[in-house]
Amino acid sequence: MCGIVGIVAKTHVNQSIYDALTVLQHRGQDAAGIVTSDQGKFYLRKDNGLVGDVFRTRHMRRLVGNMGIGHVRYPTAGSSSSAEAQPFYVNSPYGIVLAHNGNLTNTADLSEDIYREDLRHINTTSDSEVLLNIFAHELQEQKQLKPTPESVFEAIKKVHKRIRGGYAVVAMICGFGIVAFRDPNGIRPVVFGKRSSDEGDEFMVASESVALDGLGYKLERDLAPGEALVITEGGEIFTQQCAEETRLTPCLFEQVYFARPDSIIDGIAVYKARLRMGEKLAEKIIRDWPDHDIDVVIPIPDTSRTSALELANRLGVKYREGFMKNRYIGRTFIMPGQQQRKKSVRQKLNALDLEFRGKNVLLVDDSIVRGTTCEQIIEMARDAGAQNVYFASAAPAVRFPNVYGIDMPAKEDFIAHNRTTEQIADEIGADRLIYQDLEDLKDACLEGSKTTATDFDSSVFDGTYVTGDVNDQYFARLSLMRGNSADSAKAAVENVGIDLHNESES
Ligand code: PIN
Repeated sequence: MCGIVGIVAKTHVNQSIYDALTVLQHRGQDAAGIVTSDQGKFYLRKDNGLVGDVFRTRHMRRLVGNMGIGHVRYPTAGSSSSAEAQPFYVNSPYGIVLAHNGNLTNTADLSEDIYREDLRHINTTSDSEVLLNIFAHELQEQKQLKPTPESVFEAIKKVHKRIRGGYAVVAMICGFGIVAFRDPNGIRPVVFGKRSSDEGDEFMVASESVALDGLGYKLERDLAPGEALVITEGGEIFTQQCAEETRLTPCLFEQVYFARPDSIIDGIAVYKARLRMGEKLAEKIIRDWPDHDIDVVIPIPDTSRTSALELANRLGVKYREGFMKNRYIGRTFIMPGQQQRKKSVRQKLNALDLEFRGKNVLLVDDSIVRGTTCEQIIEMARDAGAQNVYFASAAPAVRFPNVYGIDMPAKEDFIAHNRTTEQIADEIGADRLIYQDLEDLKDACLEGSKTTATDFDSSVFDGTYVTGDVNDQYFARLSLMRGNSADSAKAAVENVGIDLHNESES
């Protein structure tokens, strides 16, 4: 997963983009980048690392201009090189930079077309660079000396026809403005907001509404699936539907885990949805296990807290913070490498013995993917003296890979792969395991929400891929690429060694 932001303001945007990226840091901790534009020139700084590490005062000073875009990157297979940090740049036409959240499912075919038909060169293994070149090619085909909202929309129409997958995109065209667009299924989120200043209106585009809040921008709305938005450098705003067939099926995993609870995505308040996930889980427990002997509900921090709280309320049992978290250690789920993940659980969480000793505890997590962290956490609960350790997941079993931008292991590495709930409970060492039902999860997000969505991309739970192009052949190609990509990305960068105006150490 990644986070994107774009701002057109009346004063320098460097600090605002930096601030927005720190708010979106939960969406990606692997790399960060900002490009600003001033008097027909781009200023770029991007590198691997957290926002606070990538941008030093000397970099910020150089990022001048009243419009800019930014990105935080989540690590995906083969993306660890800093050359794959975003935004990406192409000089023709006009000079364009682009940042993207999501994943294209037809990158291999597109790369071939870009090379053979569009006569363009791709310098990394990133699908964002592919997307940028497709957009650039289609914009060039408009044959306009200067871009206009109309020519940009025409180009985006062509882009939607060529690319498949889940994508939320923000781009900046030199001397023209900022462009944002969203995939025709609305899988990946993107919102825009407005702020009034003495000199006129200022606009901001971001992955999540929470990024607008801190900067005083008011949420206007989400971009509709397939819709494109243009904000000119002068502060004029244009929108147009650019896809022929659209459907709103936002990613369900955003609601479960990725998004900040204080965000509103497609009209769904994430915090409320998570409360209702807890409610639904409680109802399931009452239904299937009426004589349960749970003494206390303990969340595994952080994401599951909201659901666990409401689950405890509904069950009428105590809610206790039995695990204390070292907040200076990053999210284990997005740390690369299984060994590193394993080691970091005990560094990150400490069990408070007095909340466990002699008790039947129900541990709650947002989801179970590989099952390695919950296995260790259950062991910690037992070491702390728990009598019985039950485990509840606010989401159903994750059984299928995500192909729309959430980096997940191959399906064989999911603990739920080819296992029943009882077998999974055995494997992780739980005395009982309760998974949320998929329909309940969807209802938790829909009930009481002001959303026009009626369904979701729920592929990780049910294997239904809304873009309709994901099949066994796709996965075979993906696993081949996973094996090779790290090496080939490194080789590509080492061989060519281009550093496009990156305001690096100096
Ligand atoms: C952790 C959120 N959450 C914890 C992410 C672990 C699955 N994992 C998904 C559980 S936090 S595993 O809130 O960001 O701290 O099943 O792959 O071991």
